[in-house]
Amino acid sequence: MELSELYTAAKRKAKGKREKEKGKKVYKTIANLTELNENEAMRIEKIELFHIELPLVHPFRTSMGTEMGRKIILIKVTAEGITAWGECVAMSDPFYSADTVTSAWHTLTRYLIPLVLGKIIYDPRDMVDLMKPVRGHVMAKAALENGVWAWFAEATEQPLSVLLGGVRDRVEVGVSIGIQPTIELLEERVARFVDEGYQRVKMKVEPGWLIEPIERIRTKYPDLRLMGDANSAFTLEDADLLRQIDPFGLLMLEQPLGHDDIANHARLQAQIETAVCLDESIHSVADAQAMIDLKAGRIINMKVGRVGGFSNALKIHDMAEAAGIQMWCGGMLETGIGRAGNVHLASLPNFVLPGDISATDRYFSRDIANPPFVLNKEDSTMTVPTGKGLGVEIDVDFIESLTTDRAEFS
Ligand code: OSB
Ligand code: MG
Repeated sequence: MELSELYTAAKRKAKGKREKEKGKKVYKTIANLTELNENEAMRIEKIELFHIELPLVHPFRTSMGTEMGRKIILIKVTAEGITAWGECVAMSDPFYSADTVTSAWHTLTRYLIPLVLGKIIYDPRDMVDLMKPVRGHVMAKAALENGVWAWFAEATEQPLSVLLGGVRDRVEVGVSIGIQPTIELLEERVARFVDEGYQRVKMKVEPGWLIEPIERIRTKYPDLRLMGDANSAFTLEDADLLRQIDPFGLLMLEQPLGHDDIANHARLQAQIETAVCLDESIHSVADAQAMIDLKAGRIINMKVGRVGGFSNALKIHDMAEAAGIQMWCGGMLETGIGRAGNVHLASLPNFVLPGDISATDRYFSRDIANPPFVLNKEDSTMTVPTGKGLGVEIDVDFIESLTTDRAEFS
């Protein structure tokens, strides 16, 4: 069959599929995607991978270890003369999640790219089925899928937020502060960010760095929207200790228990007043469903890379909204590509709490996308880009200069 015939046949099929989905109203937030014109299907012609290294302006210590810089895989998707970018949020070591930069590179080059290259895509959500043979590796999948989402936003000349069903032009944000060598240094750091205009502060916590630091910051800032993130550093046996933070009126306590342990978070939530938020435990729509069914927390930290891409993020968004579970957009120390995606996503209706989306200069002295993201000081928000696609300019020369490894598929 000629390619053009293939196109027509496949388009017909996809249209039928879309009509069916419309009937089922599976994706109620993506009003604009169902309006896509049939000519807007794409065939993935070329995929390029760039492995880059970028130093962080300040070391970031959590209960999992210390990050001095960021090794990142960037993905460039080309079709019909239009290019778009995705970012893989996997870290160097498997301490936050099983995915690493190396495992993502392997999975992308060996399995995921061969599964999607040359395929005709009618809707970025088609990527989920195409990549289904590969189990897990959510961050590698998300990077590729999100590049395709960005491509569709570029091609249809609308901001990604519009394609995703966003409803806000500014999103509330906060800052995530690592574990500091002393409480005095923590106080200094919090003061600096509060002065900069951040109205929500997340403190990393761990055994031995919990009650006293929280008490000190709370005493100094009685009205600050304050929260803790343990990155799985506690066990259910610490329930009595964790209950001691209830009087401090935290917005939430993020991922206190095991990364793979939804059930014990339910037991803990039943014993403490502070809202439990799950981060590490939610990798899929099924995980989110389990959290809701088991009442394993009241809040979800949504990280698009951790749930395998925007398609799953949207499903979880709608499920959580229906179940009365609040959500907010998490961060993975992303470059401007990932951050842009996060800001677009955070404009959706159920992102009702401030995200871990901070200004570019809090992470990097120079970023690979421009302009840098800045905090709107008056209301602790970030403005959603209004240009088409991700709405940021990619600095390809800078990316080239940071590239330590690359691969191309066409
Ligand atoms: O647990 O939310 C987390 C960064 C890397 C890995 C895990 C986490 C984080 C953060 C930083 O808290 C959020 C940000 O990007 O500012
Ligand atoms: Mg977290």
